[in-house]
Amino acid sequence: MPFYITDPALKPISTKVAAGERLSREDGLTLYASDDLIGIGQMADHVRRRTNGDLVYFMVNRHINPTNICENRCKFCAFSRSKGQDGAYEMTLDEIVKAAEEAVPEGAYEVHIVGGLHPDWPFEFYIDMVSRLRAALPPHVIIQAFTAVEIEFYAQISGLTTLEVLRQLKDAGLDALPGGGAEIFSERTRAAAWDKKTAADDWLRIHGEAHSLGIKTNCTMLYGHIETLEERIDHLIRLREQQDKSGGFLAFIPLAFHPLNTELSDLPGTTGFDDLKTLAIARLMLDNIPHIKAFWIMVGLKVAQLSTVFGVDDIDGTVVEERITHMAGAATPEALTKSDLIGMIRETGHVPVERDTLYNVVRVYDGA
Ligand code: V47
Ligand code: SF4
Repeated sequence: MPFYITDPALKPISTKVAAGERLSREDGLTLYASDDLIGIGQMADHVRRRTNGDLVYFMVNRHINPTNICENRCKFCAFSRSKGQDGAYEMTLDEIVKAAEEAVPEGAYEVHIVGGLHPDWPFEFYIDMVSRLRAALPPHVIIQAFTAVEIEFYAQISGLTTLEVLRQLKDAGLDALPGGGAEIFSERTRAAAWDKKTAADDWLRIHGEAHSLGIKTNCTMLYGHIETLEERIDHLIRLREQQDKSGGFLAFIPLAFHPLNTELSDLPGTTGFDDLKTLAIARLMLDNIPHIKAFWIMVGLKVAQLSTVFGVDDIDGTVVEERITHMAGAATPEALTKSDLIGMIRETGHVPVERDTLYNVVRVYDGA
């Protein structure tokens, strides 16, 4: 496979990529050590084309963050507040259902719900939320809700196991889990910046449990803060190992750290070079995860569009009212229209495919 590679250190990796062989931890570190972004991008594009051809996915969705009141107060989070603090908010069930219903006439196929760990809401509140949403929404609108961190918290407040929490939420109508809360699977970074949050083993176990119940999930990595490149590669390898065991991850989404209004605000945030390289390396390392998603809210529209020739086959959705990254300084718009997304994808020569959360095809935009 003739890749245009200028860094000789990448040559052995390109042989493996062309042969469809799994890359090692050392290969991952070599990729990060290289500044041959075009070479890395070409290899990632090759892998992407092997599975997804010319297709680039997007969706019409709506993000809802029911509360920002959170017991964890991670240092990288600008969204959370303590109870009673200025700027703290909580939505009622009626408001949550109304926000979801408003998305239906806009053509949404997903409501994506993540929030803080509220000290007073009982587990029944979340069961009611999901059952009321399921009753209010047409069956094609998928409820993708609650990170593994939230699932662990519901287990603590209810006295149930995480598996039982997932089972009850599934019975109420939960279809899929988002990939948040993984951060970086390193005890060093966890102790330094999110000490109260779900440990790596527990995050992975909860996703494995969801997969065992037939609940598909996504996975993420928060990068560009205090982590090392070794810790990034180790994170990717742990996700790959979990996928070998339980198989239910649909997409991997690298989340570019936004420092504004956080306790890590002295850090610079990520560069476009690092964003593209991280997306491409993810495509190369995660050979068993079907989709790599660029979350345009975090990497920006320009990098998201460019990333579709660097291994990415999904640019997420219309989103509407994203709070977590915007409170941390994201300069992207709050929402995009469907035609914005189609136009962005078409310009790169790819075929836009509208999907639902589970990557069922809603419509292929292959005509004029
Ligand atoms: O878990 C928090 C991250 C996540 C910041 O599954 C931050 O399809 C950057 O997980 N800078 C929530 N990131 C968002 C998330 C997500 C987004 C889009 C799609 C999917 C999916 C999942 O955002 C949190 C945390 O890791 N986060 N603060 C920040 N300052
Ligand atoms: Fe809470 Fe999530 Fe923010 Fe951490 S990242 S403080 S768990 S809302």
